[in-house]
Amino acid sequence: MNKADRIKRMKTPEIDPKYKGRVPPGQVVTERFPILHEGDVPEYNLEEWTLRVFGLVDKEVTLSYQEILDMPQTTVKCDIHCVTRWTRLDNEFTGVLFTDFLKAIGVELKSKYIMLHGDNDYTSNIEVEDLLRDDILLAHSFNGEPLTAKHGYPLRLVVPHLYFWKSVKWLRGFEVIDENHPGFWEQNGFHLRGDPFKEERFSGEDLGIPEDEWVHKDYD
Ligand SMILES: Nc1nc2c(c(=O)[nH]1)N[C@H]1C(S)=C(S)[C@@H](COP(=O)(O)O)O[C@H]1N2
Ligand SMILES: [Mo]
Repeated sequence: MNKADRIKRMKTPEIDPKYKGRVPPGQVVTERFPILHEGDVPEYNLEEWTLRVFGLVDKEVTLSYQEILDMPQTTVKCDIHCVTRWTRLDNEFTGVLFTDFLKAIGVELKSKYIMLHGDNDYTSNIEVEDLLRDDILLAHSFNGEPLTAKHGYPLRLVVPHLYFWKSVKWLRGFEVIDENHPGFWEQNGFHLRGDPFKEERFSGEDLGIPEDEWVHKDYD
């Protein structure tokens, strides 16, 4: 069977009418929380952990974990949508809103583009505008508990309105860059922005992700 045939044979997921408007096209709702990443889960000594803001800024800053915890804290309830077709509704993340973070550090961004950096060597590009919404979090907790190691402890980004690959786990840096350069998945055929409601999964030819791709992953 060739790829086009395989995509045609993929079942169209049934969406429960009560989720209408909340579940983007081609997504399947799950109550489990799949774990997806490349490479090993990092281990940390919080005394040595830092978060950097660098690149095209008026001044570079390096923050400790305590400095993040001392910033205003917010809980956001959101839905998350993974490009491998799972959607998980009503997730509560707690941490610092990106807008509060920017205010707290007082750094001036000199460009519209950011490369997000996470361990181990993960990157994802994002436009500053997509970080300035009222639900973008540097999160340390999920549903009232500290993030588990596999879900990004001690700090992850949560960008609910874009596919979940932008929500960098083990977040370590915001690098302000001159142009919208592609990050890790974006270099591997995924869309530069990734709006789930527009099904911006790929940058070129449809890669045809089977709807049950995520089912074979790990959960917790
Ligand atoms: N540092 C890092 N962050 C990452 C990834 C990764 O490989 N490394 N994978 C991304 C992808 S592709 C997805 S779908 C989500 C998965 O988050 P979860 O494991 O908490 O569901 O994390 C994103 N953040
Ligand atoms: Mo993903």
